[in-house]
Amino acid sequence: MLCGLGNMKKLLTLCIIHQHPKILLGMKKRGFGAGRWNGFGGKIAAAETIEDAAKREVREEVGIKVEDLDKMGIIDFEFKGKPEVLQVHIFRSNNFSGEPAESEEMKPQWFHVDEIPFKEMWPDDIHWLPLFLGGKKFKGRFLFGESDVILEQELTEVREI
Ligand code: 8OG
Repeated sequence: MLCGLGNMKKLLTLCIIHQHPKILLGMKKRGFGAGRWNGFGGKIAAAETIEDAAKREVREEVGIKVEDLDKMGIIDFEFKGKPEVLQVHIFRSNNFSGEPAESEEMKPQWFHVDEIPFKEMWPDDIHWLPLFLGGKKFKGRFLFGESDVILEQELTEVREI
């Protein structure tokens, strides 16, 4: 965890399996973001690299093993009136071993890229997922207000992440 001048960054991972033209998402069954479709991910444990954490979370949440991860983006999420910043490191993988299986946290489902359920996803996803699907790398920042309304947003395509 990085501590700065009055704000704290909490690092999180997010991994989306992309086997064109489909992506694998999971319906989050509990906790932060429950009731929304999302990729798989979560917190980073002590002494774990961000990439190892991403692989572990995919294994725990959907029962599959990913080997090759491409880091596609980093987004800082801020919530008005809260000092904590969630920095989400977003990965893409196009191969895995095992069969996706429902866990206590996630119910997996494949979606065609033309039928992504944006209305049942975090409201920022509609902004960056098209870059992700196009193989573009990006950095961004979103400020959320009440009821998860986006108050401010920055999103930039980058060469290297
Ligand atoms: O450990 P936990 O399940 O609470 O981790 C939260 C997960 O949700 C983690 O994978 C990161 C992800 N996440 C956010 N904010 C957003 C967001 O705005 N969009 C998407 N797609 N995922 C998010 O924490």
